Amino acid sequence: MEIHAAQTSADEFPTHPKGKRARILLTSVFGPYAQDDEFGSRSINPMELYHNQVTRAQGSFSLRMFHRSWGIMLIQANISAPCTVLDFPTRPDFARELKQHQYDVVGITSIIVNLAKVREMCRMIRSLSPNSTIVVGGHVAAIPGVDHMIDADHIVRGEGVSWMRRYLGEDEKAPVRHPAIVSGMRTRIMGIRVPDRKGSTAATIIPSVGCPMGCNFCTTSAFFGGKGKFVNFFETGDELYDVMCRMEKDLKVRSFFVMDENFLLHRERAMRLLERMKQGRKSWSMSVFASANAIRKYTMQELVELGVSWLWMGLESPQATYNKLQGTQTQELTRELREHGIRVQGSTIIGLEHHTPDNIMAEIEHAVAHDTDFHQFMLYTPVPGTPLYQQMLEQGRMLSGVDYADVHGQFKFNFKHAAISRDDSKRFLDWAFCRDFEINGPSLYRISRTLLAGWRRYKDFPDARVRERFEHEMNRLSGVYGSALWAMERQFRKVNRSGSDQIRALRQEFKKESGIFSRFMPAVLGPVFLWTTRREERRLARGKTYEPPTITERTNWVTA
Ligand code: B12
Ligand code: SF4
Repeated sequence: MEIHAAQTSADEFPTHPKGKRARILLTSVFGPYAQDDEFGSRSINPMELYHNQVTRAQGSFSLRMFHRSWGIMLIQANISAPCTVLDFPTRPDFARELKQHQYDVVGITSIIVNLAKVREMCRMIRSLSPNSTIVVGGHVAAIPGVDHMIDADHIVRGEGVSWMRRYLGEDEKAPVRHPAIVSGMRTRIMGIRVPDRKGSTAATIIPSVGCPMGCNFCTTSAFFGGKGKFVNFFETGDELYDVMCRMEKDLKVRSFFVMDENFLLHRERAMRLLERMKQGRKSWSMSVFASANAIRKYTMQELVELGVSWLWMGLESPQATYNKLQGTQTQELTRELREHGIRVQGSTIIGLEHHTPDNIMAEIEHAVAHDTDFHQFMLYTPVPGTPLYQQMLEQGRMLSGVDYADVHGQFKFNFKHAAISRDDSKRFLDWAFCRDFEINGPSLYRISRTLLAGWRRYKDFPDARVRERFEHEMNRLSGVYGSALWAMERQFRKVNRSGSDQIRALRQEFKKESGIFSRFMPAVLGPVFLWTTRREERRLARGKTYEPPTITERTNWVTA
C-alpha cells in the first residue's frame, strides 16, 4: 500500500498530546443546503448528486438521493481514538454536539463552495468548545490563503487517513480498513420515495483517491498530487475482492459504487478482481468512473463479466485535446456500451477555450447525440489548486468578486472567457440540460432501455454469473419499469410527442419480456405513478426542496 503523507501548514508535523485517547469529532458542514443564505448555501446547489448536476432539468423525473460524507467515514474507520461522525448537521445540531461532549479535536470536511460554513463552524467551536483543536480537510484546503480566511489550527491538504493517524500517534502505514458504506439514501423519483431496504442500495468502495491523468482543470487529480500521482488504498485485485466480500456480507449487497476517479485505468487490478469473482462465482454489478481511453483497454465482454453496469465517462468536445479521449470515438463507444447493457453517464464541459457563441450549440447537440442514459454538464471552471487556475491567474483572467459559494460549475463562469460572457455561460449550460431532456427523454426511460438491451443480449450467456446479474435486475424491475414507462409516456407527451411514442414502444417491448405478474403490473401501478408524478410537479413548482437527514455515528466510544 502506498500512502503519501498529507501536507499541513506547519513546518513540523504536529501531534496531539493525548494521542489515541483524544476525543475526536468529524463533521460535515451544516445545512440546510438547498436554499440561498448568508453561509453560502444556494438553492441551485443541493446536496443531491443527480439533481444538482445531472438530471436537474428533468422535473419530477429527476433522480434524487443523498450520499454520505465518505472522507470522514474513512478516517473514522481507521483511527482507534473515540470518534463521532456528525453528517449533515444543522447549526443547532452542531452546537448541541459541541456542548454535550468535550472534544479534543474537531475535524471539519468541506469543499470549496462551503468555505463560509467552515468559517462559521470554526467561530462556533472557539466559542462553545474553546479547548478543541480545529482541523480542516477536504478540497476547501486548496484555496490560496485559506489559513487567513478561517480560524483553524491545522489545514490538511491531500489524503486524510494517514494525516489523522500520524497526528494521533497511530501507524500511518497500517492497512486501510474500509468502512461499510451504503452508497445512497432517501432515493426519490416520480414523487415516490424508494424505501431504504438493507441490500437494495449499492455499497460504496473507495479503492483510491486522485487520478494520474492530470487533466488541467481536474480538482481531484490536483488535490492528491496531480499528473502521475494518486493514493491507492487497495493495491491489488485480491485486496479489493476481500473488501467487497466483506461488504457483501455486512450490507447484504451485490452491487458496488466504486469511488475511484479512473477505476479501469488499473487494468491489472481489475483483471485480477475479475479472476477472483469468477472463482468465487460472484454475480456482482459495479458502477465505475473511467476515462474513454481506459475503457478501450477492455473488450465489451470483459467489462460485462466484470459486472460493469454503469459507467461515468467524460465526453467533452470533439475538438478537445485531453489525453483521456485520444484514439476513441465516444459516440460509437457509448452506443456500444449501451447495447451491452452498460448504462452510460456522459459528462460534458461547457465553455472550453475554443467554444464561441457560434459553435457552442453545435457542440451541445454533439454531446446530446450521444444519447447517454444520464448526462452531466459542467461549466469549464478554473478551481483553486488546479493547473488551469494557476494559468488563468497568471493570464489575469480570474474574475474578482466571485463568491466561492458560486464556484461549482453549475452557475456562471468565474473567469474571463475569450468569447462567451459570464451571463451567457449560464444560458448555454441551462440550455444543454433542457436539450438533453427534450431530445433523449427522462433518464429513467433511458436506463430501462439499456437494461432491456443487456438482458436480451446476455440472458442466455454461458457464464451463469452474468446471466444471473441481468435476470436479477430484470425480475426485480421489469414490472416497476413497465409501470413507470406507462406514466412517463403520458407525462412526457407535453415535452416531446415522438419521445413519448418511443417510451410507449419500449413499454411494449418490456411487456413481451416480462413474466405474467410484471406484465399486468403497469395497469395498476402506472396510474398511481402518474398521480405521484403530477403531484411532485406541483410541489416542485411551489419550490419544494429536499435535505439529507442528520446522522450521528460513534466508534470506540466511552462516555466521558
Ligand atoms: C460524493 C460527492 C458529493 C456528494 C456529497 C458528499 C457530501 N456528503 O458532502 C454530493 C453528490 C451531494 C456532492 C455534491 C456536490 N459536490 Co461533490 N463530490 C463527491 C465525490 C464524487 C466523492 C467525494 C468522496 O467521498 N471522495 C472520496 C473521499 C475518500 O475523498 P475526500 O472526500 O476527498 O476525502 C479525503 C481527503 O480530502 C481528506 N479529507 C476530507 N475531509 C477531511 C477532513 C479532515 C478533518 C481531514 C484531516 C482530512 C479530510 O481525507 C480523505 C481521505 O483521504 C467528489 C469527487 C471525488 N472523487 O472525490 C465530488 C466533489 C467533492 N464534489 C464537488 C462539487 C463541486 C460538488 C457540488 C458543488 C456539485 C457540483 N456542482 O459539482 C455539490 C456541493 C453540494 C453542497 N451544497 O455542498 C467537487 C469539489 C471541488 C472543490 N475543489 O471543492 C468534487 C471534487 C468533484 C469534482 N471533481 O469537481 N458531492
Ligand atoms: S481523467 Fe477524469 S479524473 Fe482523471 S484527471 Fe482527467 S478529469 Fe480528472
